[in-house]
Amino acid sequence: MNLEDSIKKLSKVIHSSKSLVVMTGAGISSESGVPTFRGEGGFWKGRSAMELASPEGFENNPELVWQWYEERRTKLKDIKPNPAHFALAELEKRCARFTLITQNVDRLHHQAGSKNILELHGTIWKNVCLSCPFEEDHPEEKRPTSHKCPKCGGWLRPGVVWFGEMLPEDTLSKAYRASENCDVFLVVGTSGVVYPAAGLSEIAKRSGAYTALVNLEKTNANVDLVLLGKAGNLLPKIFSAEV
Ligand code: BJW
Repeated sequence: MNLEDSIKKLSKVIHSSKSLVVMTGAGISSESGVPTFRGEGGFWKGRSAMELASPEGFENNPELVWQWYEERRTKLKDIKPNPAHFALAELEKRCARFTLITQNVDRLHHQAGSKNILELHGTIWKNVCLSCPFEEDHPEEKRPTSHKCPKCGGWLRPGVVWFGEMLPEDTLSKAYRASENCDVFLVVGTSGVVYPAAGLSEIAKRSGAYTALVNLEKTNANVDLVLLGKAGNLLPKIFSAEV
């Protein structure tokens, strides 16, 4: 099937869906200027994922890890959602049941107006204390950035999920439930190598859903339809009612 026909096919499937799940990864934010993780120009290029995104890395060198997260927060402040984020927010308004599962920590889906969002890997816009229950949202808005807990003086960490850590339990169980109960599961902008997120489309497929991938390049995702291209170009076309 050529790309035009694939767009029409997926558009039809989505418009007749009664319960839609979309799962996004870093690729959907790349057209906003947020680097992806893997590949040329990705966050991990020339850096060690385990040094920057694991509990062991943080324990070894919290200052280095914080430097990386603060650089990302500073850049993200000026970054806006792109047509792919907005297309998903618009689609949600027209769907009876819609769940957006994202691996992204940038909150660009929230900025674009999406509502039913499951943040599998947490958010960069939160600080969490390692020693007491203290948590704060958007800490940089309240006071100059400090990485020590205002309640107990322990180390704060960003509210994201690192390698080897459990995903937020309630969020993950909602993601499993949505995947098992949807009739269409669309994967957008993810290499599909990080679990358990990478296994959700397979769960949906086994439960009888139609599955599709919109990505710049092929991945190992075992889906019914693959559309190769930029999410910011393809999603508005796929979701437009005229197709
Ligand atoms: C475009 C585009 C455009 C570009 N349009 N497309 C089962 C098997 C093997 C291993 C495991 C397993 N279960 C668990 C594990 C261990 C581990 C894991 O999966 N490891 C694998 C890498 C081997 N998983 C975990 O540790 C998870 N925890 C867990 O499972 O706990 C229980 C457990 C622990 C240990 C053992 C067993 C069980 C936690 C994972 C946490 C991931 N955290 C990170 C960092 C988050 C914080 C932060 O942002 O700083 O999450 S890592 C990083 O990867 C980030 C992302 O969310 C995640 C996925 O990356 P993503 O989004 O796919 O980005 P890329 O760059 O890889 O791909 C972008 C794609 O977009 C590319 O394909 C481009 O082509 C495309 N693209 N522009 C469309 N315009």
